[in-house]
Amino acid sequence: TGQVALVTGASRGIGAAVAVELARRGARCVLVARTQGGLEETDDAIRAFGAEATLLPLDLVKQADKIDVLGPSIMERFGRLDILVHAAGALGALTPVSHIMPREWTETVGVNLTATWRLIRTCEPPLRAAPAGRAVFLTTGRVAAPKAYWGAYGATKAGMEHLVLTWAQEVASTAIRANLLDPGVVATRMRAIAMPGEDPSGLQKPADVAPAIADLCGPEERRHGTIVRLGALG
Ligand code: NJP
Repeated sequence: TGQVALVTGASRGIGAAVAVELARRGARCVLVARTQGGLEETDDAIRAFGAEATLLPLDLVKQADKIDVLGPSIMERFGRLDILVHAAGALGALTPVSHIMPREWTETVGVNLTATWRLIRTCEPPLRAAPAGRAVFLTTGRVAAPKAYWGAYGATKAGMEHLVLTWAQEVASTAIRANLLDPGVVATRMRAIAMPGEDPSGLQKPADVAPAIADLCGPEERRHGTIVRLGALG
C-alpha cells in the first residue's frame, strides 16, 4: 500500500474499472483522459470506499508534450510512482486502409503507439526507483488476426506490442515487470462503436477484466514481457 498508480483511459470503460480496482487495493491513482466528467465519475466510484484520486484531464495526442512531465510531476507530488496502466486506446475510423483520413491516422497512432513510447519514457525513471514498478499496456487479439477495415488499429497495436516487448527486455534486470494485456471482448463504448447493433448483455464487463489487470500490477507479480489474453477475439 501507499503505491501510486498512473492510469490512462480512466474516464470510462476498462481504464476506469482498473483505476477503481487499484484504488480498492490501496493505490493512490492519478487518472488521465480528456473528459473531466468521466474522470469525476471514476473518482466518485473511488470515493465510495473512502479513497480519492487525482484527476488529470489530458489529450494524449493534442497535448502529447504534457506526457513528458507526468513522471517528474508525479514524483514531485507523491514521491513515488509504482504502477503505469495505459488503457487509453483509439479505434480510428473502420475504413479501408486507402481511405484512412490523416486526422484519424494521427489520432490512432498518437494514442496507441506514440503515447506508449512517451509514457515509457517519462515513467521509466520513477518505476525503476520503485520497489516493485509495474506497467501494463492494453492491446488486442486483432494484432494476430488482421481484418479488413481495422488496419490503423491493428497496426498501431502491433507497434505497441513490439515497443513494449522491446522495453521489457531492456528493463529485465530491474525490479520493473512490464506486460501487455489483451482483454478479449468487453462491453465498452469502443466495442459499441466497432460493433453497432451488437447486444452487449452477454459480453464481459469492464469490472470483470479489471481484477486480472490489477493482479499484473501487484508486487508479487513475476510475469514479465508477456501478452496476457483474457478471452477470445470477437
Ligand atoms: O475503450 P473506451 P475500452 N487522450 O472507448 C481514452 C483495448 N481493447 O475501455 O479522452 C486521452 O471505453 C478515453 O477517454 P476520453 C482498447 O484498444 C478493448 O474498450 O475521455 N485519452 C477513454 O477513457 C483500449 O486500449 C477491447 O475520451 C484518450 C479510453 O481512452 C483498452 O482496451 C478489446 C484519448 C477509451 O475507452 C480500453 O478500451 C480489445 C486521447 N486522445 C482491446 N483517446 C474491447 N472493449 O472489447 C481515447 O481487444 N482516450
